[in-house]
Amino acid sequence: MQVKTFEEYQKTYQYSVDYPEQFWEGIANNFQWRKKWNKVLSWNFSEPNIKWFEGAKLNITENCLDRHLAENGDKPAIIWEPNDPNKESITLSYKILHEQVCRFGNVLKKNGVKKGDRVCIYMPMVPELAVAVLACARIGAVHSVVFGGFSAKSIADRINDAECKIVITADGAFRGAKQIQLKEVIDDALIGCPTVEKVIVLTHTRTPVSMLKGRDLWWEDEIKLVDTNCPAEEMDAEDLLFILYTSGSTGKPKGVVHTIGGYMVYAGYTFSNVFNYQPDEVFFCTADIGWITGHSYIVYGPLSQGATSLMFEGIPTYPDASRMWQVVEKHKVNILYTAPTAIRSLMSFGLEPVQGVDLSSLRVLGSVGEPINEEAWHWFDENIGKSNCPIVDTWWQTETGGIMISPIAYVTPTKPSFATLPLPGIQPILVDEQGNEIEGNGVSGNLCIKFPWPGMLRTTYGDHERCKLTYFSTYENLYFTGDGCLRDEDGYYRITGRVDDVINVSGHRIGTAEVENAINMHAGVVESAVVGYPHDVKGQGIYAFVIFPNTHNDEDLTRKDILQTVTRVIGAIAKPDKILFVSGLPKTRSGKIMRRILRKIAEGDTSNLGDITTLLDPAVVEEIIEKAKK
Ligand code: 6R9
Repeated sequence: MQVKTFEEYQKTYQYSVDYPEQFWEGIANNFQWRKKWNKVLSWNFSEPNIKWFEGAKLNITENCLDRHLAENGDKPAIIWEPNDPNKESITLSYKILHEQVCRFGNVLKKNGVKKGDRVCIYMPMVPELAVAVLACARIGAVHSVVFGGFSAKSIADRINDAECKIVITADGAFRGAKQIQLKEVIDDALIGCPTVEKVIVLTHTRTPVSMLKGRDLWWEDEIKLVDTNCPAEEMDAEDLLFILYTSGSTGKPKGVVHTIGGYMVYAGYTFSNVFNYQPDEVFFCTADIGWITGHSYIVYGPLSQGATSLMFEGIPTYPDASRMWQVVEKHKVNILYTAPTAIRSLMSFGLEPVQGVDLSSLRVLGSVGEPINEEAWHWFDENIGKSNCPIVDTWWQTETGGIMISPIAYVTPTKPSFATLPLPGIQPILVDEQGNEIEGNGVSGNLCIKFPWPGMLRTTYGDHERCKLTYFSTYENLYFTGDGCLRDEDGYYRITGRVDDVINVSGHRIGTAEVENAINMHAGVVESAVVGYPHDVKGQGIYAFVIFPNTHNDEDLTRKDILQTVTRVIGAIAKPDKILFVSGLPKTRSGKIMRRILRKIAEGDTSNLGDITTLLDPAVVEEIIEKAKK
């Protein structure tokens, strides 16, 4: 199913547009099904109602594990590199991973988890995280992985939204020089989660934890009580595989739902093609499994293709800025998939950390999560790829399940800061504010997709109306991505960033409304407005304009207090980089905050603020500009 030349890409692309069902049927035939579909696709974007491979039966873990056992049972499935470089790395062959997944699947069953039940996973980046995810899929349970950086309140919201029956966690996590007390956070979260019956706790950091009788169980004890015989549950292609929460422009994070058959086909197809994966290569995706990139390109994509996936517990700068390159050298990584924010952060340490490290195993480089600026692109190309590795700048989203617009390594000619062309099967379209198609090249607009693909979200958990409103109502009959996009003279796509109130901080999506709600929970705060601004390393930083709470007069301490509140409510990842205290916010006469103006001020560009005469109180703008300069 790999495209090999640019001519073949062009032909395949055209075929996929002319005969989408035949195209996807051909791709799906590369996977193992217990029973094939009656119908490849039925869809409408108005409800929306999207079904791929209807009537087909399968289990995704048979595709990710069992089918590789006969020929590749001893091949490494997962190589784990710990946070501490002095600790041993661990390799799990397909045979061993299969065994562990089956065993843990039985642990889940023993503890009452049934097909369709939701399981919350809040774990460090250890092999057991992949085992837990796959064990859910094995027995037909729906996983909801929550990133280790979220607060107790955020976890509780997610657990309650999905009505999870069980939580899988660990005592703690190592992240660089820091330790995160995962179990403690879970204990706080569970005070408000009536649906959770059991908590399974893995020993990892050996930090003391409280274990509640009747509810909490040790992973190590549980796996001794079961055997490794765990037949895969037969699932429908459209049964739920997982829920993953992501921020939008309004309200609480929504649970993006992916279903088994389509997601599997899409993750496997994109992995194999985009990275040009060759047998026996080592693939290293530096994301956390708490994000979609980890789901699709640490777990499901690589394993469905029988690949070796490297899982790294630590961070690129610990114990020093050469760590990521050391990991590449140590495990002879062939394909490195990382984020612009990591590249920019490592760039700032100069070339010394790269020198003397053998990076000659590298063959393909990848980028994901946010637009990659030209400087970072060139640095990555020259110093890491030695101008000899194609860079695939992959654009996609939690909602798309897998890569959508991207070069195919060794096939598509690349261009710095361009995600280049849609993969075969993907039909992007640019529209203006009214939803009219903008045709031709050398144009910009809002990026939409006009035809379904197997990896697309099916709904937002428990609230289908919200899915419809967020993605399918802005423009009729189109999936709206929320991104702005340029199509250049060559027809190449460059994603320019979000056009809604979502900020992309270090490749993580954060809704401005969510941060505002958190800030407004702080005692004394009357109102706040949050916008993004350009940040050298993070891509975008969070800038909060807050009406000063007159609780006490120490601005500095109040600022820290507010950060503390945001950390409690959402998690440290949502902490504003800047807080500016103001006496009022620029509002229209109808009371709407003029974010456009605040965005300009945050960017430090106040030369052209546009028309501010419609404001309720134009003087407030002067005040904010003055304060922001200081
Ligand atoms: C996979 C992932 C999605 C948002 C997306 C866009 C931005 C992702 C990008 C990119 C420019 C790229 N984004 N990849 N922008 N170039 N190659 O990141 O999913 O966390 O849901 O974020 O990230 O704005 O809409 P998710």
